[in-house]
Amino acid sequence: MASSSTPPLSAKTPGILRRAATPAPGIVHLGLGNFHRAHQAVYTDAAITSRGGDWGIIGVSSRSSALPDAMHAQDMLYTVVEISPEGSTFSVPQVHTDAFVAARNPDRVIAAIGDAATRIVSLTVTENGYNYTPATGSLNLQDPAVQHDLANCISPGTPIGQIVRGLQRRARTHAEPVTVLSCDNLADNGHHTQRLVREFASMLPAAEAAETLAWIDSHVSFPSSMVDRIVPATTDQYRMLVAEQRGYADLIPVPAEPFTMWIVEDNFIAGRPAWEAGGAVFSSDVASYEQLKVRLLNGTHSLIAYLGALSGAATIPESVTQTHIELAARSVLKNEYLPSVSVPAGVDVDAYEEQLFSRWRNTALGHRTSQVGSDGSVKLRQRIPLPALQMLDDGRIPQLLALTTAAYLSCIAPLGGFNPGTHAEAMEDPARPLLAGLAARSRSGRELAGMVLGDHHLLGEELAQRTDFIERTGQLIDIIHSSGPLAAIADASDPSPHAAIGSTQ
Ligand code: CS2
Repeated sequence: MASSSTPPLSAKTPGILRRAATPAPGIVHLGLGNFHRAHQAVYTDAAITSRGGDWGIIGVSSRSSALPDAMHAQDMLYTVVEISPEGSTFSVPQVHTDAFVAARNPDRVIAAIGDAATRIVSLTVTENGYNYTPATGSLNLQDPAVQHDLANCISPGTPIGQIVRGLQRRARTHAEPVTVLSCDNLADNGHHTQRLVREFASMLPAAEAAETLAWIDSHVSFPSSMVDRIVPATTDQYRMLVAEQRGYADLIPVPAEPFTMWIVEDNFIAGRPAWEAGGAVFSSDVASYEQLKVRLLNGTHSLIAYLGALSGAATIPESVTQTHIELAARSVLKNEYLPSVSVPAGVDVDAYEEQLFSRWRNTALGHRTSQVGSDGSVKLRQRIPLPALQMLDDGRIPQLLALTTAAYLSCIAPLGGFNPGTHAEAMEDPARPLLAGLAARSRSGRELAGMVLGDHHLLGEELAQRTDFIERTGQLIDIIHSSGPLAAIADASDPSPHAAIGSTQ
């Protein structure tokens, strides 16, 4: 840690400010976390440096006050630490104008979104933050937080509720248009967000619903965007590094890999920063980039995380450098994810694959398997069903997608007597209580897979009908439980004894 004599980071830190003043706010960001601070904030900083504009960011965190408090204590500054085996580089974005906690200041969120000066409301609230049902893609009306927000117009707690209430404030007070920009790993995230916002609005009392929907349809745009940068959790290691190498104490540095990418649909109804100055690419083909990334990167990442955790690997590099896991990862990427993707023009898939493996092998980053493995119930729904269904329709069992599912369930919902290890136990998942309850009632992996995928539609309604996929997932759970992840990888890589399963559908 920094010693007590290390001065705290602040606007007075010598040489830290690159601009006389942070511009006035034009963006309200929901989900003030590490990813936002190492991604959109960095692009916004470059845009303001190069072209100016009132694009300061008001950062809103949903419940925790740790980041807003530290941001205020440090005059809204923090360090992005770019980590690679060759060394580290440091930068301090100067874009945030304010930061606060939504749960403590619900009206402030509505006021910020409703403010005429706000021209973009952006989100990094994770796949889990949209309060929707992964199986159907619709707003989860059983969720008490959604019910609360529909009934209560002054203290919304869900991002979708906050956005709709903020948009209603705009409609009533000045009617200036605004863009809602999702930066989460969801296929077609612009339409996804628009659909949920409209669904929420349509559940309001009839006259209010009609008015709100009409206003949203004519005053709000919802571009899609594909975001990419590996950003692990902050640890004392990074605080120490900053203190040693920069000479100030930063409570909230953000570690990030050197690689960064942002592909954005250029559909901003009220203007936008010149994010291209930071390397963002504006494209009409975001959907292909999103598919490529959510499947090849995120999908393969899940397999590496779950098999790694089950093999005792604390980090992604420790996992992917085990030969059998690397082979499984290459195979799922090439043979099961890639055929389902329409590769964007100009992308060289072989080079993309090699780049992914070298990013995953970045040992200096220490990206934890438990971090990537968290929220699998929401993430896998985005990653697995479409490629799996496509292969099943072609008469082939997606062995490694079934293995990813089996490894996930073995981590989160182990059957009695099986210990998945500390890294699996550290994974958080909103479905953990449900899945653990189902595991407690199952006598085998087959039963568990039947209940989770078949009865509870964890991977959607269509895959719930595919008994061949469910059966294979169940077998692989049983192999993981009886003989370990290595045996399951071998079995999934050479599945000939199970060929008959393909004919059960
Ligand atoms: C990861 C992502 O946690 C996960 O599921 O796959 O956070 C991944 O690191 C980022 O999407 C990289 O851009």
